[in-house]
Amino acid sequence: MKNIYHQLLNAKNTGKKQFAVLIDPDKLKVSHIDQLIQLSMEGGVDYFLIGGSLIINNMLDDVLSKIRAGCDIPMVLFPGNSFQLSYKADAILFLSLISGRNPELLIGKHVVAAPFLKLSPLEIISCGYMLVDGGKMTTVQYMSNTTPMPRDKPDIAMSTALAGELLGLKLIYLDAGSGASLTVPDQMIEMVSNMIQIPLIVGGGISTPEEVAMKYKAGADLVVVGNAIEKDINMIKEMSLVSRI
Ligand code: 1GP
Repeated sequence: MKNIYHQLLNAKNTGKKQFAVLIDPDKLKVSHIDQLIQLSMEGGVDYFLIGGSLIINNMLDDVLSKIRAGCDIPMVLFPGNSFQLSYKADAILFLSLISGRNPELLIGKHVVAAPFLKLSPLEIISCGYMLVDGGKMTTVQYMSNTTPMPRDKPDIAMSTALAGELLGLKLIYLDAGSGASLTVPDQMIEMVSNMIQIPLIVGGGISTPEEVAMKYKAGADLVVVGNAIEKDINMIKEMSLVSRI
């Protein structure tokens, strides 16, 4: 069994930056999976995050099986809701939406899911998920019915992340939401990363290798990109190689 959290911690502690491709099983064309695997292996992608705020088709198991048949890059579920569960993945981010005040997404859904997760073979990684205003209404904002954190209030983000760490969460994920017009501000990333000891994930609206580099420089340990790769699959290699520099 892969110990994914150990890999994340180890990378953080040795200053190694990591890169993840977000795969929305609804949007990934099955005919593109081989190319996705090939480019990911060439670029040294560290993880696949699998999920979306709203999955309409029942492609999750199929996509996971096809990826696993082609490579052994760890597959981590990034679920938009409790239906997005599959034992074919390696791990699951057990997300608590700590930037919002929707009790169902802070603890309610978790109570329902916990007994199932306990029985599952998945590695369960608790994660404080923080939604940041990305300049437009994203699906996650609409579906979660929460207010994203203001872009010009890094102190709120810093205190929220610290509270998450002190509560025992193992990761913090700063997300502007998939397809955001604006990425998480660098100053916010910097302040959060200086405050916490646990690994920091950053994603949402990142569209160029230069932006990936800026997020690492600001303090992100793991950068996640989905949309830009859906638009141009060759971005996988260009972006992932930034983490090796
Ligand atoms: C969304 O952080 C991820 O939750 C990735 O966002 O699809 O905009 O890259 P993008």
